[in-house]
Amino acid sequence: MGVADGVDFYKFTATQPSEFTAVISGNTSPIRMTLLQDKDNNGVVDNNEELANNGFNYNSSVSLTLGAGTYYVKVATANSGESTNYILYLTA
Ligand SMILES: [Ca+2]
Repeated sequence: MGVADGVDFYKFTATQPSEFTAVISGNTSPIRMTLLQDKDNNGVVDNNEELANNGFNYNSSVSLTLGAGTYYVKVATANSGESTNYILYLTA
């Protein structure tokens, strides 16, 4: 799934509380995955809305137990102009 060219966002909805895992692989440049929730529904990622991240890494994952709601996974390369292929797996 996808080519990170700066920043990509993926939206998903949990219909019931579940253990969520995002796994990224195949990237040739470090990627930072961030799990987000737009708690105040303003369409903007605010400071307190980052739930978890994997730092800048290769072949890594983020896991968290989530309640029902809408969440986002942000996929970003270390430098804004940098791009890399990657595969993102989302399970809940
Ligand atoms: Ca917000």
